Amino acid sequence: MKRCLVVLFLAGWAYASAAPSTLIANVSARTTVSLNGSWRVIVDPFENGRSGFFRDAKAKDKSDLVEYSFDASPVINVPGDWNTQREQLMFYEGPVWYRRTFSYHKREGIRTFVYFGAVNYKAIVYLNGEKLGEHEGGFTPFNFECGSQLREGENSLVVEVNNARRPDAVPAARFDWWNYGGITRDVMLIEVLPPTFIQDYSIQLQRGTDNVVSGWVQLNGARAAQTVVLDIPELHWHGTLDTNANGWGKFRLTENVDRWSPDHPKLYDVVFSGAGDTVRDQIGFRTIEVQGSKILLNGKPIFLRGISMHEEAPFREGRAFSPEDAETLLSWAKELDCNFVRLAHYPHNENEIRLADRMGLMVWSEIPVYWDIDWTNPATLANTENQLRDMIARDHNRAAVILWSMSNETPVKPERLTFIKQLAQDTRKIDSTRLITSALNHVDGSGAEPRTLSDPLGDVLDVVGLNEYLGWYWGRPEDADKLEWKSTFNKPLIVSEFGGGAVAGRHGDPGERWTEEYQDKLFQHQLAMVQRMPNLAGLTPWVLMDFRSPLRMLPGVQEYHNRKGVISNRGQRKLAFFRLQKFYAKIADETK
Ligand code: GCB
Repeated sequence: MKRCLVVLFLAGWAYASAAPSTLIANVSARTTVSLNGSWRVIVDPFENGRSGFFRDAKAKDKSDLVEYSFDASPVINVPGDWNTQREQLMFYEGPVWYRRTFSYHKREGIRTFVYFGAVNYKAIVYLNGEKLGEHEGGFTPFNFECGSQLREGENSLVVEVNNARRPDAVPAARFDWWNYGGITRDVMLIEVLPPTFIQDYSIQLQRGTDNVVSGWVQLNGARAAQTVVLDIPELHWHGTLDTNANGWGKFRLTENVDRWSPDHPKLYDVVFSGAGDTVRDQIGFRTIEVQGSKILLNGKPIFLRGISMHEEAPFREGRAFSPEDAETLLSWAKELDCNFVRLAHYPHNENEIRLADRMGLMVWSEIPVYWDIDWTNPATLANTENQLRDMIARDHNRAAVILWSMSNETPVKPERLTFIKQLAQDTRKIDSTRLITSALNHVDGSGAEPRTLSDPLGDVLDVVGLNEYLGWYWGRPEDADKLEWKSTFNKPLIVSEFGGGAVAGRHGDPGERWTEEYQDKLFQHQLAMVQRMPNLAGLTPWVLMDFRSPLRMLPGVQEYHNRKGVISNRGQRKLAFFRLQKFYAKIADETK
């Protein structure tokens, strides 16, 4: 059946302070040349290489003085952090120069971009000695057009990567995870055939409906005003829309769709074609809303049975990046009977999000506005807005993502409120199909008094997250039996963290710290307590797996690991794992 889309025009991108994203969406559906593999690296603590390493120079003859050589330098694998690839670099924070050569055959009319899934923290990218651009933020993708810098035949791509912590960066100088440096996710060349191509698109089920699918398309290139075709073969949808002079066009269609949910993670093949370009995707349609203290998925209340997790590799340590890492981590969440994961504390790699879409795991995705940052610095705000924008740009078509989190455990002060309010406002402008949250940890009350959640940031959010460590950083696990909680917000509450450390395999009295029994007991009392909390809509205990942290030094116990995992980094399930699993199985049963 051929149908016409209702086409509307808008003036262009509706972004707040941040410039529009230049990110090419859905890179796995494009024509790409992988630049993963062995890269030559020069560790450069004094930034000596700024004088010219980007030229990748070679000595012309035996008398020529060139005091560096990529060709003679060791290699590091990309994707991957440098810390776990070379022992000397485990604690290294600073500049490292990366170089990859590749041979390329240029073809008429093809536009070529170099794409990085993530580089922690700052990247300055040079192609054949010329700067293509720079990027800040360790967990979001970026791409630069290669243009005339790209040569026929041999090419040298050099990246100065710097993971030095800075007080004005996001995150700032102090955080509870390993500061893995390097080109930590895939690198590729993206080739687009037509000079004007489909850069990005959005297609989502509109809130408050079960049959209105709406979205937009963004073209990139000189011939911006075009006709774009949208096909959803399974629904027999075939329609067209026209883009405006900015390459942007909006559409809306009415069709009964089989909706995505954790029990039924249905994805449709969707094809956009226009201007000679074609992009295919798999898209789930669902709505996520709030009604009073309830979260509604597809119009029905849902309890989020979740777990928090870091992007840390199971078994081998280091940054997780591969589809296999994602498979292991998310399968563990499934084994716990989760329908939800909190991807803390920064945007995780796309493999995880795509797999969550297919597995039926709802996702909380977060930017690294963590603890205290430089709230009054305009450059810090601009950087944060870029990270937020690019997190959303990469994943805004994934049904799994239901919550954008603005921050974690930030201190209650006016400048922080102004800053995060701006982020929430930006997010609502960019994406009207998801909810906004933050993990808060400020509560009023002490001793045996009830604890009241009244952080003014709660007013800004759709869903309030609460991190509390009763039984670990304060009080004893059994104090949870008597403690009452209040909230000044009539909004859904997710207990976004609770937990305690245990060394896998260490057994003893439930009163003894670091034993599995202590952690299990803490979970026992916590799980009973959280059920008495007002507005409880879900939980994501801390944390799925033990992870590396420079703040956790206790010899014989932590050895630079946060041990609050319910699974060890060697895959051993601790007692608390089974307690949580049982709890979730019961809830799943009751809410069927
Ligand atoms: C928190 C933080 C998390 C830490 C955790 C802990 O409140 O949000 O990043 O790792 O506590 O283990 O103390």
